[in-house]
Amino acid sequence: MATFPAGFLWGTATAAHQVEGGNTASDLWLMEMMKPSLFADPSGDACDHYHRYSEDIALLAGLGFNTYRFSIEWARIEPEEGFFSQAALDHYRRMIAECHARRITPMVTFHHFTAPLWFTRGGGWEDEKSVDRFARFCERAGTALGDLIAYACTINEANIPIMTTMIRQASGGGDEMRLKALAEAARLCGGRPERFAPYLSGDGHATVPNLLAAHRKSYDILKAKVSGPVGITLSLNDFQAEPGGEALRDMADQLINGQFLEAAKGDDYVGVQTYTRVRFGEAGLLPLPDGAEATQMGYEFYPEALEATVRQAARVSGCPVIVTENGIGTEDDARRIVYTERALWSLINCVRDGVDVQGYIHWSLLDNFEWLEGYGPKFGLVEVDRTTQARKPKPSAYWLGEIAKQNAMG
Ligand code: GCO
Repeated sequence: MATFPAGFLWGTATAAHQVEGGNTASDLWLMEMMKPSLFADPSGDACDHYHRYSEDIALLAGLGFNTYRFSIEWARIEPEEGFFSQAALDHYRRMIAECHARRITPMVTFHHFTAPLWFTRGGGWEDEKSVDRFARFCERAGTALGDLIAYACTINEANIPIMTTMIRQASGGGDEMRLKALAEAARLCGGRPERFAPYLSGDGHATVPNLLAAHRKSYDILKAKVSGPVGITLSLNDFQAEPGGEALRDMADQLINGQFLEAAKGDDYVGVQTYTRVRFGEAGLLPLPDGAEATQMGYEFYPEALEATVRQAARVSGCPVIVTENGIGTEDDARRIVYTERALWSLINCVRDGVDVQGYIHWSLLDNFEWLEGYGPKFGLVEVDRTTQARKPKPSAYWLGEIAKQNAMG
C-alpha cells in the first residue's frame, strides 16, 4: 500500500476552449472555421461546458476528486480590446462558487492557448505589448474572481510555443500549409500576415521573453488578489539521449525545460504536465523504439516519464510540484488505467525520496477538443456523446476516483 501526502490534490483538468463551446471571439474560432483549415474539426459546441459546468463539477465531486483545474477564457472576458464583459466575469464567478459548494478546490488558469482574436491579430505573444495586455486582463479578472480562487496558474505551458517551433524546425520543411493558413486568417480579420501570431503556430522563439515577463508581472498581480498559491505550468517531456545524442538533448532540455523552470524559482508551486519521453540521437529526434506502443497522439506509451520530469522540476525550480496534467489519448480505457497506474507509481517513487509533490490532476475530465486533431483523440475519464452531450464515466473514472478517496493505492 502506498499513501500520498496528507492534503494531496486529486483532480481532473479541462481548458475553456476545449470544452465550453462557442468561443467565437477567440483566434482559433476563426482558424477552425476557415476553409481549408489546419484543424481536423472546428471546436463548435465542444462539450457545452459553458452551460453544463454545474453537472460536470457535480460529476467529478461524485467520483471522489477534490480539485478541478480549468481555465477562464480571455476571449470571452475581453472580446474587444479594453471592453471587459461583466457577464462573462459573473459566469466564471458562479462557476468557481459552484466548486466551493461541492467542496472542490478550484485551480484557475488565466491563459490556456487561446486568446482574443484582436490580441493575436496584433502580434500575439511575439509583440512585447503582450506583457501589459495580459497584465491588464489579469488585473481585471483577478479583481473580480481572486477571492474565490484557491490556486491560480498564470500561463499554461509557457514553453510550448518554443517547443512546437523547435519540433517544426527539426522535422524540416512542410511548413507551407501553416504559413498559408496564417496569411489567410490575417486577411479574413483585416490583419497583416506577418503580425498574426497564434500561440501554437507562430514563431515560438520570439514569444519566450514576453511570456516570461508576462508570468512575472501577472504573478505579482495575482498574488495580491488570489487567496492561495500562484504559479505557472509547463509541458515537460522526459528528454533522453541515445549515445551521441547527448549534446542535442542537453540543448533542447535547457531551451524547453530548463530556462522555464529557472524562471519559476520563487513561485508558490510549479505545474508539471507530462505525457511521454522524447529521445535524441546524433542526427536529431529519434522515432519511437521498435515495437513501442503509440498513443492516439503518436506519442510513445511511456508513463514513467513523469518520474523524471517531476524530479527535474523540483530540482531546478526549487518549488513544490503539482502534476497539473498527465494522461493518454486512447480509445482503450483499460490502457488509460495501466498508463495512469504506472504514472502514479512513478510519483510515489518521488514522494518516497522526499520530493515535495502536492497533487495529481488528470488530463482530462471529458473527451474534448484536442486542438489540431479535433475530436479524434480521447483523453477523457468521461465519455461525451457529441450529439446529445450525455456524459458517461468510463471505468478509469471510477478507478481513479477511488484512489483519490483513499489517498492511497496498493
Ligand atoms: C496541454 C494541453 C491540453 C492538451 C493535452 C493533451 O496543456 O498540453 O493543456 O490542452 O489537450 O496536453 O494533448
